[in-house]
Amino acid sequence: RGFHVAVVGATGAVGQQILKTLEERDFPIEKLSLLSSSRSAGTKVSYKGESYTVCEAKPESFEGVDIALFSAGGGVSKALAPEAVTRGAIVVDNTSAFRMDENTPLVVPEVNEDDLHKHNGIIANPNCSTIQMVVALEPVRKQYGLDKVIVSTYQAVSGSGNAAVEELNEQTKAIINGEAFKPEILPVKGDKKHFQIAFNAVPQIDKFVDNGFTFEEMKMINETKKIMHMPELSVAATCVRLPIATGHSESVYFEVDSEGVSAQEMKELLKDAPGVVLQDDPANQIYPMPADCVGKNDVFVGRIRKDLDEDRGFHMWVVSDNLLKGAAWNSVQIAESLIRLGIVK
Ligand code: 11C
Repeated sequence: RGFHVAVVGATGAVGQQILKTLEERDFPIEKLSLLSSSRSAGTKVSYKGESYTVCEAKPESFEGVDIALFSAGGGVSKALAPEAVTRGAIVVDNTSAFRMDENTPLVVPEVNEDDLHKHNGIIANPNCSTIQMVVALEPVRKQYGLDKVIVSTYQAVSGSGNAAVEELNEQTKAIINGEAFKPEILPVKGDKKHFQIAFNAVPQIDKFVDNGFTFEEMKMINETKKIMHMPELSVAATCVRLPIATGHSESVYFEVDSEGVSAQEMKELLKDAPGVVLQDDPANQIYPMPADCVGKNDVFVGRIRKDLDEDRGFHMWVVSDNLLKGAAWNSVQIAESLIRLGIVK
């Protein structure tokens, strides 16, 4: 049967990709409600060639909705996701509002699809940089055990929304033309200072926590442990913003439990892993790059090599479209799993 699907945040960077993904997957939609905060209400958006007017999301907007895909910021999710659930919808929430709530499953289908059965109405979609890393690490955990992860990220500005992409484009033009500009969004809207992102690298994504890490880094640390069911896993992250529109990259160092595993064995394992495309042939300069991964749903892995000093240590390079596997595709994939597993009937 077809379902009544609501997309909350339909005009945003992720919301737009959700609509594109629903269309590409020919998702079984009987009725589509496109919703947003009051700021974007009234905007026209097209789906399968039909024009829809985006309406302001209110509690009553969720009457009769089967699946609600939320991506309009944590405040909107906190206020309205429980209202949607009360009205019988299952919510897939792309914000951080419920991710660490112990009654809310945090799901990447390739890793912990079974957690969907434990839902209480809301399923949380993890942070983009976490998702692509755990897709690459889960096969390693299963085969060889996992002890330690140290990740450095090279993240695209679209993770911060459409306005941040606009800021990058405007700054790039201004610098090339020798014009003045005033950073107003990055590294994070609402923080005290803003910095140039064009031709720069900014080691701050989201605000700082009082332990010296940023919220983005803490998301990677805490979400990885939760998704992989490994509270004891040692994880550290350094998250950096680069002047790239879309496509997050990560340099991941990890240590396995088993001794004597070769880089070739690691490549063989990841070559057949769900959701992973291996691009690893240094002799022919084959490795993943964000420019090649934009618009694709997979997680691309390359540069797999053994650490020179630690027998159980490996390095790899992981790239994915942060708006797709990092957000829209993972959300739609969760919705597809909910239907396939009979959780949404
Ligand atoms: C970024 N990872 O690249 C962030 C965006 O918790 O869903 C995703 C924020 C989130 O800026």
